[in-house]
Amino acid sequence: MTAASAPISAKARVEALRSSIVEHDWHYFVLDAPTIPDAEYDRLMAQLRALEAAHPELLSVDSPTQRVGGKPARGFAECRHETPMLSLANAFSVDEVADFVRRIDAVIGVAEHAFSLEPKLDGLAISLRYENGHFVRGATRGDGAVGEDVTANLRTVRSIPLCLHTATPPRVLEVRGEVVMPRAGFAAYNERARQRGDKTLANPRNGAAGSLRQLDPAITATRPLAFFAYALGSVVGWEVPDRHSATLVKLRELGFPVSAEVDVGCGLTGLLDYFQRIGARRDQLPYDIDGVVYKLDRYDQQRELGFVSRAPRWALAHKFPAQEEITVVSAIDVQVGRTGAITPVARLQPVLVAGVVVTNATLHNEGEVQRKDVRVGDRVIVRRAGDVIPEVVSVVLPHPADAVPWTLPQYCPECGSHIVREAEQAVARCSGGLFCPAQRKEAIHHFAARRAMNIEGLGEETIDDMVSLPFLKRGSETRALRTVADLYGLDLDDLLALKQLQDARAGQITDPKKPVPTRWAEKLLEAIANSKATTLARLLFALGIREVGEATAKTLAAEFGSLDVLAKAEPDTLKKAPDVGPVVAERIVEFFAEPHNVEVIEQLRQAGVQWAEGQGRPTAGPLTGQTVVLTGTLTSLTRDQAGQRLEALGAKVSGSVSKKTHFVVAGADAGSKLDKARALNLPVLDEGALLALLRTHAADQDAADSDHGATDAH
Ligand code: D41
Repeated sequence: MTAASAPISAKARVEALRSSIVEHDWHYFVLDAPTIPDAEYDRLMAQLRALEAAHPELLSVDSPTQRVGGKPARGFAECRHETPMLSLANAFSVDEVADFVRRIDAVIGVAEHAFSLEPKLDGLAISLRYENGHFVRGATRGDGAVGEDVTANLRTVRSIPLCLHTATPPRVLEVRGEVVMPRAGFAAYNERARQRGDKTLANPRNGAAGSLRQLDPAITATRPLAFFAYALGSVVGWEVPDRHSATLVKLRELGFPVSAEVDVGCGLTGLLDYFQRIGARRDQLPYDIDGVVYKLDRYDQQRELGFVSRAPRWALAHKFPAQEEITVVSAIDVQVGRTGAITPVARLQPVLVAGVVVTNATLHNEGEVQRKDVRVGDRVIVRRAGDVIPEVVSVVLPHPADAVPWTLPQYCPECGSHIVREAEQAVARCSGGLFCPAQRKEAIHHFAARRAMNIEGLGEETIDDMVSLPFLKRGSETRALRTVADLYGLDLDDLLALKQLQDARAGQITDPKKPVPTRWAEKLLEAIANSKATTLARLLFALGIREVGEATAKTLAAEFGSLDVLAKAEPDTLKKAPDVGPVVAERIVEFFAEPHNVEVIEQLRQAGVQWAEGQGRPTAGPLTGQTVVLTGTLTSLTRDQAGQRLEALGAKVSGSVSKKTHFVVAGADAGSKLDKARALNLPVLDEGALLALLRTHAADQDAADSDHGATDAH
């Protein structure tokens, strides 16, 4: 390779990578049709970054790697718009739209004239300036004459092309449009913020505006923003089409996103028709819109009409009813989700929001209520956007003198179990997982699952009906299934009663003369009966303790050997088990601390559910709870034998040294495990000390066994 050829080939590769990334960006962000998997895209980007790092002379501000290049600004510079950004006249009624059309007819004659029809995106209006094909400056609209220079932030918006997609770029091209935060991105952002306990964005428009006003472009880059073009500013050296709709087509060709909803129509009916059509789809659009915009399409006709003050007479924004309204909080209740999550809900004085009467709005979680400081009696802004649940956006301050601050209730409104607040988590939960009616369905479904109690034939629909239809005749009451323990009290009559209720609901009348099919019920009862004999691990998993999955259940079963031991274990003891961290330990303690859960477990026991405890180990011994690691060569016994004897005393023998190891037994030629044990300052026993330990405890054990007799005879 000659000295000269390297840069040339690097240059060619950089260019090839850039154009391929630009192409993928365009497909992904403008056409919304990704052409390659994300990982592949990331790989191209990484290659380009590496090449640019190795050849700094090839760096260019237009490179896709440079979108987040800028440093945080101290403030934004003013930016005077060479061509002012006009404002839009608003209309809220059909009459006003009719007036608009009539005025146009009066000026340019009644001959049909076309309008460009556009959704009115609810974001932030901006202007992008391209010189010789390169994006050089971007500014907010401001007052229309002077805005703020937010170039560095706009460069991070992936759907804004950094270079025009043309070989013959104009000297100057200014493109105006709206930066929006698409709904999906907004929802995801807020969900994350809520989980972290951070401030949420009030709505997508605030999200877009707030993101563009970040002084650090690296923050803007993390925000899901999109851009849509809808007008031109200054143009030098570019042949502007004769009508707006044709301009939008050309802007698309140059690489700009243009809303897929734009259309062309004629006359008042054409406009109103579009308004209806878009209005009906408003909730399904990927971004918020607050109306539609009508623009006389032909530029020569636009010129004929001119302006009033700063608004063109040839354009009109026809607004939808607002998505946000003000009302009063009459109460704050909590709802319990099917997994026990507690959600505060504001009860509201009924208010019409975007055509729907809203009486409840979610407050998401306790932290949100505190952050927004929502009190009973407050006037609040309520928002209903798309198919999203209405939510309280903010309080209209000041709070009335008699407004009552809210605190999380201590007990579940559904079942009276304790509400627990998971440390570091925004969500509070009802701890009565096995008992709470709100969690019933979920709890039973989980309990019956194949990897849990494995009750075949107990499907979701059957469970649905069992917890909602009053099919159980118990004494004087007739009720639905309440807990998993109830499953073991079911008999054939119960199931046939259930079937009858199901049939009645479906409008079928049971013919008393026809034989009732019973095979399905017998099979289900058999499956329930078969599930009675299970293992501790399966039972633990089936109980649905939060954070206790199948693997953890197995570990806990092996470590603790008995449900009673586990139920009484202190957090510190629990944490000593492998894979049990503070969170899992806390969930286990909470679960068994809730008397309602213990009650259900007792009912299971009484119903004859049996779980094999011990897992081949003594349930307790002098070394129970201790984790031991054996390493090196022993002389008087093998490592396996030593392990078995330690296990017989209750110890857990592990293969790797960690903070959770209690002591290490090191024979001859011990290697890295011994080093690690020393690094962690763990006690290390040599063979002699091990034998002494085994002797002492073996003596203890014998004494204990003769004291208590044979404990596991039954
Ligand atoms: O979608 C919009 N928000 C939108 C805003 C649009 N589709 N078209 C617009 N057209 C104009 C004119 C006709 C003045 C070029 C606009 C706006 N203006 C506008 N946005 C904010 C102020 C004015």
